Amino acid sequence: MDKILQDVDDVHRVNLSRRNLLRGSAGLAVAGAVLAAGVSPVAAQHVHGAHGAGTTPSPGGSLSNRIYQVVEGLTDIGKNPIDIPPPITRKQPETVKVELETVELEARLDGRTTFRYWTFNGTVPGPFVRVRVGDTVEVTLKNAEDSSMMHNVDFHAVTGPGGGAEATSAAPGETKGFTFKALKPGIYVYHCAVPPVAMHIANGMYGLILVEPEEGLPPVDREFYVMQGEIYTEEAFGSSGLLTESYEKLLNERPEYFVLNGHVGALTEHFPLKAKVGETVRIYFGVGGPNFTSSFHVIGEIFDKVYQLGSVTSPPLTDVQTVLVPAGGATIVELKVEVPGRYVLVDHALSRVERGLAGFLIVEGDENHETFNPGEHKE
Ligand SMILES: [Cu+2]
Repeated sequence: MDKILQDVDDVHRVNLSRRNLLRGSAGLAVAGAVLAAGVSPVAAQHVHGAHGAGTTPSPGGSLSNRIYQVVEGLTDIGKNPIDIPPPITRKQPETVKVELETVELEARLDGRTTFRYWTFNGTVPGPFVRVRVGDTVEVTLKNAEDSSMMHNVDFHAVTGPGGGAEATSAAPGETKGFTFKALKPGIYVYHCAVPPVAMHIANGMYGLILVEPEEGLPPVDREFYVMQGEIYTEEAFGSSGLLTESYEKLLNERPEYFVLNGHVGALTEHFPLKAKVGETVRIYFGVGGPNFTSSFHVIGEIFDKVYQLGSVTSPPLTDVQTVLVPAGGATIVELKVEVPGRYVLVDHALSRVERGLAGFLIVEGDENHETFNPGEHKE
């Protein structure tokens, strides 16, 4: 990050900390004073991280062995995957208002770690937007007063220049907007497109918009919203404290963290997906990226249907193990859960699990020994 950007960022951190003294994640000035007084190991960790020296590896190393230490009071940007508007039942197009606010905030990245996220509406991914083909969509984007950066939004569901990016480019405190007609059904990514675009996306500025076909999607018992992203920090994976973004690692495509829904543990510790035996489950899965393609897979399950590349106007593929989802792309998968247990959502490029990427689908209900019997064979 260049000097001016760093200065702006530091000033912003201090401002932020003044609003959030009670969160235990104080900014530079406040935490510095605390450190000088020789108290508060939590605050000291943050100063450590802010100066780029927090490189203590996490205990256990492997995600599968790791015990998460949940630091109380940290802001959490992790999106709850059930936070999805209900299916659209109306049969006529309408005008739909979409209100976004770009918010920059320090929040938990891992049990002992925070990061300066840039978000839509304070979560990663941003809100799940649901419209119907033919709808007129009025987008308002407000950039929060206390932002340090310009932000905007590019919807891949838009037909028009920049997907709305130029029309919504807003300085801190500004509100911009545009209107578009949703011409094509499907599941689409949206993201901030202010240069350097990769940095705005890596810091958390992405989400999904579903444009339902006229007849809607087939009914299912449960819907979930999951997005994959990469986080580029100066400090090594597993460090403590407030981590610093690394522009150099971003340019070299060398992330330290891979995450589902914003932070390590978001879909394992905080918001595991839950379903009951016999239910049908639909997952809207997108890749914010900015750079890595996902080999999306649920360990122990087979997708009954895959709307490949997010197309809902082509017939879905059936019976698929792993689906490739490009950066800036999305898919819809459906599965009927038939055996109770804990299933793990992964990118099957499995080194990424060791860098934080995992989610749980917890299925409760009666055993189904005809389909799966964990016992020994009997003669
Ligand atoms: Cu932005």
